[in-house]
Amino acid sequence: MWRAEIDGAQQGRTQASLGTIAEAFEIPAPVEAIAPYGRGLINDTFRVEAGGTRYVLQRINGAVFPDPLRIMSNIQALDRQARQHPDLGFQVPALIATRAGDVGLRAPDGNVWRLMTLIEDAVNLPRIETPEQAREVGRLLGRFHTLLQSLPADALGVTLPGFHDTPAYLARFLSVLERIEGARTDPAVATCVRFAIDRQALARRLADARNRGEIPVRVIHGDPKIDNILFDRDSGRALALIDLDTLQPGLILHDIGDCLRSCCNHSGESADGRTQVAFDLAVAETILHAYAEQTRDWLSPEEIALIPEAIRLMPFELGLRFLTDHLDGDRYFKVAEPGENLRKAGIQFALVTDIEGKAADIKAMVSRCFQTP
Ligand code: GN1
Ligand code: MG
Repeated sequence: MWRAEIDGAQQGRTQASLGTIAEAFEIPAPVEAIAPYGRGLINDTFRVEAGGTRYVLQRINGAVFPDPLRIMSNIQALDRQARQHPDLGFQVPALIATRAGDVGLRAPDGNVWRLMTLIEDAVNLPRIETPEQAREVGRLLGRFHTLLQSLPADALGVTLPGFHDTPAYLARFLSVLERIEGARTDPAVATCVRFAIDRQALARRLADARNRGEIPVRVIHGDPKIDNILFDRDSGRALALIDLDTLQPGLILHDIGDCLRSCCNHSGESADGRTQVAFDLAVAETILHAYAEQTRDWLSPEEIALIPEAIRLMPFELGLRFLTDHLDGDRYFKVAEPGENLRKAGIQFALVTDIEGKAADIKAMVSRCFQTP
């Protein structure tokens, strides 16, 4: 017998169908328990228990990821890479095959499901609270990027076309704005809309540098936010970067900027008003210092010089994406209530403003981190 605690309204699936999906994979049947898991905004995620082992079951959002099976082959490539470099101590969740021997299960409704082992004795942190945690984040991201450097960028398939294409996000925002009557003048959104329009030029900075060939395309994680970093429950060491759906060719600067965007804003993406939205320079310096120790041998001077731009760009990009989704009827990011995407856009834009005020300090901080010791 298996037990499930599923939020029916959220998932719209019966307990029985989830159990049947899990049991299509090579696990000891029957499934004993299934419960919603994590805080992802795109896929549906469940924790499954069977035969005393815990797994992560996910429905990959087919409206976002055009070729879910490509995600799985990228994860397998990372896994092979991690096995060849055990010294980097990097854990990759293992994909469990279906009973038919496939890496994913295409359900009759067309959705693709996957099952992975759950990394045990690992926790994620709601926020960075100690310098040791910040150091661990930097070390982990640095080791992850170093591990991926020996892969040519085109060794991995593109799982999400247009991801971190800030000019394309801007173009989409502008076209949604055109389409929606009164969007520019609606007082509820006016401040955010104005903010985005005023900073249009920012959207092109990294894309232009890439198009001019100044910075290389490398394999990146795509979403190294604090929620996706697992720490060992006892030792506090950072163990793994999970949520590997956007592991694909991209700019290292997107990962660095996104990790700092997430880890250096203690109020989080949904700021409850108790902590001010601000970019914590000390945490950023500790993360980046540890990151530099792992990567300074191969990271190019052009990439290092653009880190301050990336720090400003990533909250701008995410704010733009939240705002566009709000204007467009909340079709991309999951929301618990109407207006949530707009509020989250405002938080990312407040972070951009704080970062702009600290521009000189950020520049000096980045140079200190990458000085040869
Ligand atoms: C989304 O699904 P989730 O929560 O891992 C998004 C990221 C955003 C993040 C913000 C594929 O990630 O780009 O930074 O929300 N992923 C995708 O929390 O769009
Ligand atoms: Mg993600």
